[in-house]
Amino acid sequence: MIHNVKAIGQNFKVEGSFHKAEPFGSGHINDTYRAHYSQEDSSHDYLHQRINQNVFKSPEKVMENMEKVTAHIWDKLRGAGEQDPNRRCLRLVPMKNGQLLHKDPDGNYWRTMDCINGVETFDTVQKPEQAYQAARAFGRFQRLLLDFPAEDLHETIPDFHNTRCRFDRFLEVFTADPVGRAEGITKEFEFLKAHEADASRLLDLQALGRLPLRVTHNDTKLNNVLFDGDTGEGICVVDLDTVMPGLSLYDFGDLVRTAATTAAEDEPDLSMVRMDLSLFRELVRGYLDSVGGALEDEEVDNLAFSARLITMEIGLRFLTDFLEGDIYFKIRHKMHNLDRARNQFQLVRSMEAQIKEMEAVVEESRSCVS
Ligand code: GN1
Ligand code: MG
Repeated sequence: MIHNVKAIGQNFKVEGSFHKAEPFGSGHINDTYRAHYSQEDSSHDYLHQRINQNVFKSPEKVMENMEKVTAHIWDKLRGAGEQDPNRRCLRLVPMKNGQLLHKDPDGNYWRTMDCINGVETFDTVQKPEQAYQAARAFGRFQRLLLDFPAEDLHETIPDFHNTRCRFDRFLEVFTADPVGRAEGITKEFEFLKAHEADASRLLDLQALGRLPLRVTHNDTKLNNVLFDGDTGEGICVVDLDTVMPGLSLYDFGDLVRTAATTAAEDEPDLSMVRMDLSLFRELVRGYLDSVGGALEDEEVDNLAFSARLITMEIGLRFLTDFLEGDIYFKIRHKMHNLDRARNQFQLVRSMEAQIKEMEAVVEESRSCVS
């Protein structure tokens, strides 16, 4: 453990005394520790998390967004008669001085959250029901935020899902080639150039007023859903760092990218990487069951397309980071970002090969939406 988690925890209003902590989760950006505290006859777990300031330039703004969004969700759950909203909504733990962020002597920013017990997370789907549950959880999250005023949120990472901007950035880095890796990615470059027209499709629809700006999660990976360990229900959506105004389609698409794939995001054996149509069906069903009634026709029309768009976008981001010398995403080996990019492009190809079937699944399911 490279951080003094015990000392960090002491600044927060935690119950009990520190017992132990271990690294937690599989995120590529922040550092998270699960810490165990105990007192006479009870114990309590908390998550202490270091916010990556290379990615989030204003941690205070991230926290303001998170505080507002969680308060809104919590109140709505309570208002709807939910017995235990603390299990269905992340809870921030303030510091002893009432602030939410602790700055450690090295200048790192830390926050603390209550740990929800009796839950599981998954990097890939183990059974179809999980896909349905994950989509329902993100759909519910979207629904609970339908009346949240988007202008109350900071844009913590500007143009986060502006695929056109991401594409331009990639082209710039490819040309500058700061660490001499461009030569090795000719095939990937050609793949992207052949897909360039896709980059602005949703942005153009938005500019024409045909897709609404909503409050969205923007990082709807399968492993950002907590599943109840007993019932398997997707009970809570976590990782609220990038909650910002955005397009619902990027959220749905990112869920397909991570929950309808047959392999982990960094699986180097591309023969293992495929989009599973039956998992896609579960995702469409779960999403439309929970938020379908509130979606515009044009949003539903683009559900299948959104999956291949965001998968290309995330692949493009991994590849850009590879070309920049791995300065953004955490990596475990030298070729990690390139492996991830190739994996994502393979997944795009698999989606393209099944796009008609995906569209048909959406049509089947949309007729069931009330
Ligand atoms: C990052 O750290 P994590 O796993 O929550 C990234 C997402 C990417 C994802 C790819 C702030 O999310 O945008 O989709 O990796 N988060 C940020 O796995 O850039
Ligand atoms: Mg994240």
